[in-house]
Amino acid sequence: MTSPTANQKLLKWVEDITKLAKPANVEWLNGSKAEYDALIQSTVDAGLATPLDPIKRPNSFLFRSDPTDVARVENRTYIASKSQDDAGPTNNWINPDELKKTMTALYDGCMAGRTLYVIPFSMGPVGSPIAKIGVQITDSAYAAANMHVMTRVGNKVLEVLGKDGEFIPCLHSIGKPLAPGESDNGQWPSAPLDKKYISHFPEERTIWSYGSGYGGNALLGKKCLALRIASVQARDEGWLAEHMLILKLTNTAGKSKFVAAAFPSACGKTNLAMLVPTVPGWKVETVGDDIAWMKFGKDGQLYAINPEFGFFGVAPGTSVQSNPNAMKSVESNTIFTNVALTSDNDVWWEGIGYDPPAGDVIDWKGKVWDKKEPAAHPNSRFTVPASQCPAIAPEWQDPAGVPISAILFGGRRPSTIPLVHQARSWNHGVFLGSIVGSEVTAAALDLKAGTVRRDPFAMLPFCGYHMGDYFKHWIQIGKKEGAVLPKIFFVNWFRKTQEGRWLWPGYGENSRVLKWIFEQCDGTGKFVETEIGIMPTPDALDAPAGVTADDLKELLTVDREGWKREIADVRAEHYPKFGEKLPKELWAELEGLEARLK
Ligand code: GTP
Ligand code: SPV
Ligand code: MN
Repeated sequence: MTSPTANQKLLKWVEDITKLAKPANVEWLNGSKAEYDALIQSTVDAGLATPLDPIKRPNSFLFRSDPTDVARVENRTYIASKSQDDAGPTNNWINPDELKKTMTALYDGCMAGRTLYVIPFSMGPVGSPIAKIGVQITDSAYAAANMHVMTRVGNKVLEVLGKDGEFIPCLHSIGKPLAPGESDNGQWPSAPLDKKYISHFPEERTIWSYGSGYGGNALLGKKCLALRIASVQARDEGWLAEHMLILKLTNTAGKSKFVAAAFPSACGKTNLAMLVPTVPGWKVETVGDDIAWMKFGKDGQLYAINPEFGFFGVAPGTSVQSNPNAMKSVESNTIFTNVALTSDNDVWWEGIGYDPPAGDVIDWKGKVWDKKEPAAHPNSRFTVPASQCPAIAPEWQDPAGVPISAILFGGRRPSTIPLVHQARSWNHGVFLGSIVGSEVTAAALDLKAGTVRRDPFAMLPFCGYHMGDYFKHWIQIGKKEGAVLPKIFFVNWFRKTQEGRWLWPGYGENSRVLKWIFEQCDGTGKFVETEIGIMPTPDALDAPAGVTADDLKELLTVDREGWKREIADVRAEHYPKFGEKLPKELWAELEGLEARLK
């Protein structure tokens, strides 16, 4: 096939990889609907996808992955900077030359019998000055179809790239060549765990991924490009690439503010971004649900764009009750992965809000569900165009971005961290971001669910360089001359009683907290200064139904003993990991907090 570009660097790269990987065909994607349909059809033909009921769920498909390939694999994810010190203590590192040697051997012939797809894509609106162009090579039709939904794909990207434009090469293979006459025959193709590599070469701005077809391991525009590589570019260029949702919040008077929020994987970003407020007259609209790129505007404010084009959201727990906008988004044109299949050829998952219809339910492993284990994998997901969200904000594709008034940090913390508190200053906010912790979720394969781990800024698995330098970068951002900085808040929707009951109903009721945050940004909120930061007065938040006055008090009191344990852990276990690179400003914040609690 003739190639649709005159970009020599791109042509040479595709030629080199074709020689190495030895695919049966090469196909350049143009981004058309017909092309998407053909990609999906090829997966249906290979027995990898089930078309759902065309009336109930038009143009939607269910995929079941291999049970060993169901989430990101953090222990097989590498930041291969030239020096190990640049990767820092929280990233896996292999010498880049050595890693390339190992992976080149794996890539040799890895696409035999398959089609090599070349996917030119833009993170951010095509042609906008803040957008970044990537080109993914993949042998996975599933990944290619998902990239169609999650990024802006096709010829218009090549036009912008032109003859000598820059792009980020993103090489991906599932690592399962086909022998002559062999087909996938219903078996999700992937390589064993010890052959999987999700590798980043930050100095070269290059991504090499091998062996996995799932989510962030395979859709390379997302975590690999828009976070790990972009975070390095952001450090070098003075901006921020963050694991954050972006939402537009409008009060009863019609005044709007934009909020960004960083919560670790599967800790509520999609849900908050699409929230339907229970506070009468307030409105939330979605700008993005996972990633924010933030740059200073001429007026000194931080402007955020969502570089993505779709949502790759967690299915379990999503219902008409908890997230009606997500439920409406996935009514059609949706790829479902690892959810359950009902007897009427529709999808089902735990927490969808209704029982499956009579007849057999097929679980995510393709077996008749015995009700002993979840029918849907806890990290099962939907892939859907952002434009299908009924609450999508009119500004969501504005290349200028939206001005951010507040930044929220949070995680799943059953105790200690109150429902909401506000940082006393930018550096105190950076301190709060740096100590974010959460109960581990199913979003990564190799972590033990239920344990609490520190996940600073919700970026632990996504920072492409030394996290100590990352903290310093955030401190630097706060020193920018003329900056009109967002206010920083720490929220926790996940407090539980000793007996394990949720203290806070969450979801739409989180709008009560958003309202206070809006008022704090507006200078009209009712607040008190406490040892840990600024908090709402007891009458500043209305308790939702089911939350007693005592519950609300517990949610909003400073747990002095809990915080002392928190400080001790940060001092002894967390901060020492970063050694010399831990900014002195953060040690000072820790000491200040400790002194106030004495
Ligand atoms: P990633 O896509 O992995 O980055 O996750 P995310 O941060 O977008 O998480 P998401 O909004 O998909 O939520 C993950 C899980 O948390 C789902 O099962 C939700 O139902 C649940 N969840 C979200 N918000 C709340 C909340 O306010 N309270 C409670 N209890 N659960 C919530
Ligand atoms: C996450 O794990 O934070 C996700 C899903 O958003 S993935 O795209 O697989 O990284
Ligand atoms: Mn995420």
